[in-house]
Amino acid sequence: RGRVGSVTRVTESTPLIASPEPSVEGFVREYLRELNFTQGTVLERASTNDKYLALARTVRHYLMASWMRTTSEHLRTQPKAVAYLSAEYLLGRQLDNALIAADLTDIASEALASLGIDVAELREAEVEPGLGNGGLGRLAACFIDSLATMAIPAIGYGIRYEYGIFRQKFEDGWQVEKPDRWLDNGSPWEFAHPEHEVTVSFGGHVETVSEGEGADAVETSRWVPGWEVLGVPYNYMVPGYRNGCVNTLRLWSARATHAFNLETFNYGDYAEAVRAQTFAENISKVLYPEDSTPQGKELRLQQQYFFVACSLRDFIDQLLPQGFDLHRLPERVCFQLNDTHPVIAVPELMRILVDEEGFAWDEAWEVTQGCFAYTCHTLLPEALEVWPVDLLGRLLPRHLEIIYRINDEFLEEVREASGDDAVLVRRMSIIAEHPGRAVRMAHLATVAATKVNGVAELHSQLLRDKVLADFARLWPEKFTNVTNGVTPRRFVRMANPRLSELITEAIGDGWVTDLDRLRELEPLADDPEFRRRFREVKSANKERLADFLARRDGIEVPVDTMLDVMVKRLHEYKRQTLQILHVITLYDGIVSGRLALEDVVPRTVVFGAKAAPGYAMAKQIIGLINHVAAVVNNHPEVSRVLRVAFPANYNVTVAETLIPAADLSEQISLAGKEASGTGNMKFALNGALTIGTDDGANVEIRQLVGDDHFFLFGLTEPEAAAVAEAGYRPATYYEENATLRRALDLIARGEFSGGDRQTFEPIVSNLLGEDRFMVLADYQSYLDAQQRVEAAYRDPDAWSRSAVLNVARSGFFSSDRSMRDYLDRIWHAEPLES
Ligand code: Z16
Repeated sequence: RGRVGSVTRVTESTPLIASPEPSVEGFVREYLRELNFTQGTVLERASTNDKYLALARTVRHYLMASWMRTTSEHLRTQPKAVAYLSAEYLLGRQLDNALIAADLTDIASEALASLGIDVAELREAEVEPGLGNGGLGRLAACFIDSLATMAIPAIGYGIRYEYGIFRQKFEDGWQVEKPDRWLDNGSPWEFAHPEHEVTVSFGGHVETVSEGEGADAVETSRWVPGWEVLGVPYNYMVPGYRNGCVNTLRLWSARATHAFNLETFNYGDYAEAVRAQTFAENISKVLYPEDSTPQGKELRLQQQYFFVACSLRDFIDQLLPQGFDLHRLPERVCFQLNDTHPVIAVPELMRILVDEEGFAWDEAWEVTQGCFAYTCHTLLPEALEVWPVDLLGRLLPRHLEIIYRINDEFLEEVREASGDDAVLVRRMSIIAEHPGRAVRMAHLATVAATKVNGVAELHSQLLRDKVLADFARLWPEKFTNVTNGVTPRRFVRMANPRLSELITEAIGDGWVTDLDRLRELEPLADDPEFRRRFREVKSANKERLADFLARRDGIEVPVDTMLDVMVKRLHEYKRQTLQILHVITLYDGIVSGRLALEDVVPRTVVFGAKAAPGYAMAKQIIGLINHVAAVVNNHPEVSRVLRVAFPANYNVTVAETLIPAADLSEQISLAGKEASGTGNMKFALNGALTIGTDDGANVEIRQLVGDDHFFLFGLTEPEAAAVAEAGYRPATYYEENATLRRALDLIARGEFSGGDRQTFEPIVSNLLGEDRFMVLADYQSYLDAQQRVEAAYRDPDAWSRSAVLNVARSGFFSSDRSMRDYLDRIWHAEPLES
């Protein structure tokens, strides 16, 4: 077995089997065929999972011909393609999305109803593929959706983790992680292609060989790997919205080669030999659950190299015609590096070109520089990946050598440009010297890429001015911005059918693929009847949410209160603590009698957040929220106006029910820390108002929706930087603000921990001592903003006017627009004609 040499080239149009015509009777027939012939069961005996699998496969049929046609057109016409390299794709459930893309929702419901089956029940049976941590993984999923909807030739490459992001449970309010066995019931959306397996090498050493004689002799390096693993591709359909284009997401799964040499073991060690090989399959076993602060674990580097090595081989061997001149690779592809995770692809392409294809170094470097672009997603220094040189050298010795050479030539350029500025050279080097020698992946990516982009205006600005300032001075034209976006198909059309209908009734359905058309709703913000119907939609969505949480978590959510939502990964910079301090302040006000019940706007505060399992402070904060929730919700007076709900295991499916119901969106990170945020966009598009800092894409949301329809608070980035510079002393705020002092004292005295003062001591002492993200500095400003929120909410007409304007003015945040920006500024690819 080896890799398949070449695919059949499609010269004209390939013979393709047609997908079935959409009709109710046809759908019933297809469905029963799937249930009986594939699932091997009869309707009377079919389990919910049987019925779900049969439905998923039936829907698949209707997209299949488009998928095959798109694939063969790509092979035939060889357009420039986008190859998105991402270690994460947080896809969410597939069934409903596929139904909507294929325009089969009504036909499927009718067809299954005629068999006595409720489609809604089958939707619930799908376990979402949670192959990502949060924003970055969900962004990748939105981008491939938009690329397909815009008919751009694109392929997503990633890892088929056997276990996705952990399932979160609470025990006594504390987070416990359980494995996410998402494949247990089978996944009807994937197509394994073991015949297209790719071999990936690791370890070993590098040999130097001399070729030629005398003065012509050249030394070349040859990698002699120590071990190998196979990558098996699994293909997923990425259907465009009703446009006949279905792109591919290709995720790699690690398999043992079992090609071990039995002679190196004596026969008695047979079992050990097999075990050692099977060990290689660990590579795609589990997603690392770190968002923003990666752990430098060897297995993680193995994952990264594994999937990019598979993907480059796949693109070159399978998607390009045989004998393609790789000098022209930049005409055919842009490999977009989603953060630093896939950056090892840079030395890998150099290795392929130099060692395997015999390119001269300079030639290879020119091609490589033309093929890659890099997206940075962070500003936190601890989130920028670095790999210890000894680890990287052990795992990928030839790649380390290549990185050193790239660095040598790059630093030569820096010396020349700077007149030998040694300090600058040390700062910019791809190799860090302290605390230990390590490869700075962001520097490697920046040196190699044609373009480097941040993910929101402010973020890109700060990248240029701070994080990568030296590079921006050297190559100003390399740096650009592409503000993130979200797909309106999943996050409006699918998640909020009621709002979608209201919008479509008003302005037609063109907005689904042209979100700027939401502007046409603007005049309707002044129409009392439209606002009334908008409020009806919100309140129906709250009922749906209440129902969902009651069944899923046994949580009771009142439907007639302001729904105040903060959902995102748990991180100190995102400042969930600030919101819980507001809750505690309200609680304290009521309990102490300083605040009368009738002066409080009834609200339900909903949190959703996972903490990285090794992030102790984040887990503390989760514990605190749950403990505060228990006290608040059980207090006879307080609970009449204030509730806190923290459903466990926040994921894409929960987001889809929660966001459409929200009134208030909490986007309260310390300014200068959140690269963009994308939840903020989903809320605005679903008609929630934002309370937020001047951070990430909040800045652009506020500019677009207008100051009157956004609750701004807190330090600005330059202010926060100045405070930090001058020496931030959080205790001052505690000493000078009595309300804040009371809230913190309640925590410290054990009000939420049965009188125990130790439980939350780490949180309190951190806030009073270091408070790296300036929670205390922004506390009063946040309270004031919450006061403005209450005042605004008391006027339902004014509130819903603002909410409608948020929807009408947020069309910019479609990921279709992000894709247009990437295409214009970075990729220069074009849609496939159909
Ligand atoms: C991630 O989800 C993000 C950044 C990062 O370095 C690593 C991961 Cl896993 C997030 C950002 O925190 C968020 O602001 C941004 O909206 C998102 O990536 C998509 O760009």
